[in-house]
Order: sequence, then structure tokens, then C-alpha cells
Amino acid sequence: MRIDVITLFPELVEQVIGCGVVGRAAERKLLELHCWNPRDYTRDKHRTVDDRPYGGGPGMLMKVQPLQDAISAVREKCPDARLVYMSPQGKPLTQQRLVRQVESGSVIFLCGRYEGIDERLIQREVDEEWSLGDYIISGGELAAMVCIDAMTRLIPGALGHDESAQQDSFSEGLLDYPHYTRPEEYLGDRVPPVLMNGNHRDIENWRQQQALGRTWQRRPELLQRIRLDARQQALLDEYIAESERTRKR
Ligand code: 9D3
Repeated sequence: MRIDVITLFPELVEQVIGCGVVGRAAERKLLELHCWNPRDYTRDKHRTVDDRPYGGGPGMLMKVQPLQDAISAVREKCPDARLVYMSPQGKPLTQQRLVRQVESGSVIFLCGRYEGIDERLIQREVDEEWSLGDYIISGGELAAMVCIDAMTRLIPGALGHDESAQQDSFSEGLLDYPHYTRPEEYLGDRVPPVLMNGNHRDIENWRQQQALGRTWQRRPELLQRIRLDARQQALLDEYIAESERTRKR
């Protein structure tokens, strides 16, 4: 998969291929990352990339001409890619949106800086607008890097064997169960006994129950979206009954 990014901070975005899963995917040519800097398309001596908003007010916008020329240059290289503008006004990012994007192919991320970009440019050039969520960050770069990381994990072959086995497990749509490693006793706290006795069916049941129970406690809205089979419902009922017992004491 090829990903192009239009950004005033290419050296920041390029960091994403510097390590881990994304780094390995890039090394193995599963992912190709290209950055385009609007500053390289300026025509004035000072290489100006910002401009004042009509109507006044605080803050600046990205200057239209360098941005338009950068977009045109990328489009020439990847005419069929979807252009996604990262902005606080976008649809909140979800795993589903990322899956669909990876399935539909190449993408160009446009990273906003300052207060954003001219609305007419959005109308003419942008296919989709995505947000990380309802909080403020300083620009689209970190958001694009989040997307690149999440999308890379969905490229066939990008994850190691162990990582992809985990992804396929029952827990889809649920929060993860709690994990434990050595030592067996840490500051007086013991590892749950079920994990120590080697009965894999008991362990699997316990993990599934923990995943269900923690989702019920922390993110109940996630449970509404999935259908539980009878066994899962029984595990959750038992967890809820147990948590009500311990609450009363
Ligand atoms: C504080 C300035 N704002 C109100 C006057 C608007 C504003 C403009 C530009 C707020 C943030 C930004 C920069 N943010 C992004 O470009 C951005 C973003 C975000 O802030 N939150 C969640 N997702 C994203 S994706 C891009």
C-alpha cells in the first residue's frame, strides 16, 4: 500500500516508519510512505505558507496556492487515491473506517495546520474528513500518523504471527482481559490462580468472562453493538452477579 501525506512537517510524519510494526512494513515494501511539503510549492522569497482569514479574527489559515499546487502534484502521482483531510470537523476515526480504507486502496492524508484550510479547497479536493475525536491537538500530523499506524496493522502480512493470531481471537468488539507476567507474587498481590493451573479451557473461559465483564463496566455502549451467544451471556451474568456481591460487602 502507498500512503502520501501533505504536510508542513514531513520530518515529523516520516518518524512513523522509524520503528516497530510500521518500520518493518516499510522495510519489507508492504508500505510506501511519501511526504509532500506545501512550502516546496511557494513562490515568494519568504516561502510563505500561511495567510489571513477573510472576516478577521485570530489565527491564520494555510495559504491556498502552495497547498493547491502540492495537492495537484500528489494527484498526478496517485490519481485514484482518496484524499482525506485530517481535521477537528471530521468524522471520528473508527476501526471500521480504517478497514474500509485499507480495502479500497491508496490514500492521501492532508494535514491541516493553523486554523485550517479554505472551505472551497475542501469542497473541490477533499473526499473525506476524519478526526481523532473530540479533543484539540495542534495539527493533522499526529492524526495522520495514528491512521498510518492503524492501517499498516491491517495490511496482510504486516503483523508477525503472534500479533495477528491475537487480532483474530474471539475478543473482537470487546475490551481485552487482564494480563499477568512474572513474578507470581508482586508486592503481596498474587496472579489469579486459574492462570497458574494449566487448564486451558478454564483459562479461556476466565479470559472471556473478564473481557465481557470489563467491557460491561467500562464501555457498556460497546456491548450493545455485539450479539452474545448463550455461553457468553452466562459468563457475563456470573460476572455481574459476582461484582454485585462484592459491592455490597
Ligand atoms: C483552538 C483552535 N480552534 C478553535 C478556534 C480550532 C482548531 C483548529 C485547528 C482546533 C484544532 C486545530 C488543529 N487540529 C487538527 O488539525 C486536527 C485534529 C484535532 O485537533 N482533534 C482531533 N482530530 C484532529 S485531526 C486534525
